[in-house]
Amino acid sequence: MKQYLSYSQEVLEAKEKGLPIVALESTIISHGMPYPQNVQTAREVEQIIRDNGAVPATIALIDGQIKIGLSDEELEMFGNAQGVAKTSRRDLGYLLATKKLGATTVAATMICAELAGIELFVTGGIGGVHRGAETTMDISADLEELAMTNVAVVCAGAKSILDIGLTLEYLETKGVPVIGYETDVLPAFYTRESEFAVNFRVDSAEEVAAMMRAKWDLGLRGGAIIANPIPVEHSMEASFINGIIAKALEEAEQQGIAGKNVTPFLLGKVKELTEGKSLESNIALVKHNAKIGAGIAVALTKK
Ligand code: PSU
Ligand code: MN
Repeated sequence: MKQYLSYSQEVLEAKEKGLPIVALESTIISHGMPYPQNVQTAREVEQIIRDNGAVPATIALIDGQIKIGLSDEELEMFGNAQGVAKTSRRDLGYLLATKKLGATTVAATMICAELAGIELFVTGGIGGVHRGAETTMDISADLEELAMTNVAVVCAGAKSILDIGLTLEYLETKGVPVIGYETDVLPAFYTRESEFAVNFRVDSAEEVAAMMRAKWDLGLRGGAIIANPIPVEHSMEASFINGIIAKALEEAEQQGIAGKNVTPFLLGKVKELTEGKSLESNIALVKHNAKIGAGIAVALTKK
């Protein structure tokens, strides 16, 4: 297994010294945001993690290797290159063997983080059960990964491009805890609230670390969702964004978008229809998650 892992110097040193490390995904760079905001955000997020006492490890596939920690040039490449493959669990073997460029989703990043011994992962949004999944069966592999891979995932809740209720039911079946960070209500990415409650509320990084440690000490496999609401000043009016999302969903259906193209298509449409406002919100919430996530990574090293 080790032959596939390649660490940046920064991450290698952090591992040797037992410093807190935060995993970051690359699909958000290659398929989740437009250039150049994607690269700029990736850099800023890494810096926020450093400023809050942890070491960032952005993960991606390059030339048959799983890179744990990207250089500045590599970040730029993932933001800008054409034909980077969106990489989930099913894609890892093929993309490594063929030495293609792969941007890892939440599912694949969790797998690689666990292989690298990283317990905490920060992102913006996770995949989930899509609306209409009862006929399309479009359920993100991210949910299965949360059920079986030992990495805690900080995100801004579930987007309403998904069926949030069904996503929560699925997570309940799979035994994945959904934790509200300083909130009783599940945030919905662009908005601080949804109509759904979280399973448990926590109010500090130490509480998150303690519950993850207890779960893993028991040998219970899987991660957790740490849902951190978007800062108020960047949040959107629910009625506004939900109207936009409805339009984006309609267009996706008309154009017959399916499989792994659904989420990137919807994100792009929402950005277009909000005239870039959704991108601004997306950037702000990822940065906020980076700050909270670094704190949790620090707390985990003390548990
Ligand atoms: N949600 C976002 N931005 C993203 C994604 C989700 O707001 O970039 C990406 C993540 O990488 C996530 C993936 O793991 O989309 C889910 O894709 P799918 O729904 O095809 O499983
Ligand atoms: Mn899907």
